[in-house]
Amino acid sequence: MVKVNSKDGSVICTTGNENFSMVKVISNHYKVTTRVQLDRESRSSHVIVVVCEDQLNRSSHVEEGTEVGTFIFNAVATDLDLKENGEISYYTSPTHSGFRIDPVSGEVFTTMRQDREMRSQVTFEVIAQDGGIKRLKTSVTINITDINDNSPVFPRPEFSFYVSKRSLVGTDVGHVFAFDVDVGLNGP
Ligand SMILES: [Ca+2]
Ligand SMILES: [Ca+2]
Ligand SMILES: [Ca+2]
Repeated sequence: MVKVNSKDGSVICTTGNENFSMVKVISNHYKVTTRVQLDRESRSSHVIVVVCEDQLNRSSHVEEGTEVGTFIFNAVATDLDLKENGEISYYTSPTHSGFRIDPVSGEVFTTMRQDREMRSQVTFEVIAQDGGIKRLKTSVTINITDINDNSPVFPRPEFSFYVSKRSLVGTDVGHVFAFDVDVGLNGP
């Protein structure tokens, strides 16, 4: 059993050994288990290196049209002990997602204005590396929230309805409608 001291409890532990895996029991407690049947006659001892890294935060949101260079969120649940001991740096993949991560702080910023009517969600990977060795890869999702940046439009230039001259007052003669590609209160 391995217990990890972490101020926010959000770490992921792995072994560098293909014969063993780390199974999370409860927060901060991992069990080392075998992946294969071990043979004492061929090998009587094994060295297991356990690596525990910052857990990455996986989702956030940004309003469409937000200016380039705006801070969105910190993708890294910081752990002061790990930060002091390790030389962990972060990068995103692909690089053209519209977001970039600060390699040291893990803060995510916009690199383009998003348009919710083009896409309402952006997913990219954040990779943590330690001294050039890839340690942890996590998918991060950013939801693009709507602003009212589209006016309603009528589907045709004019509507015409037939009304009988014998119609009573208050008779329903037809419906006029418009489209709006925004959503919720911003939309139709
Ligand atoms: Ca838009
Ligand atoms: Ca609208
Ligand atoms: Ca919109």
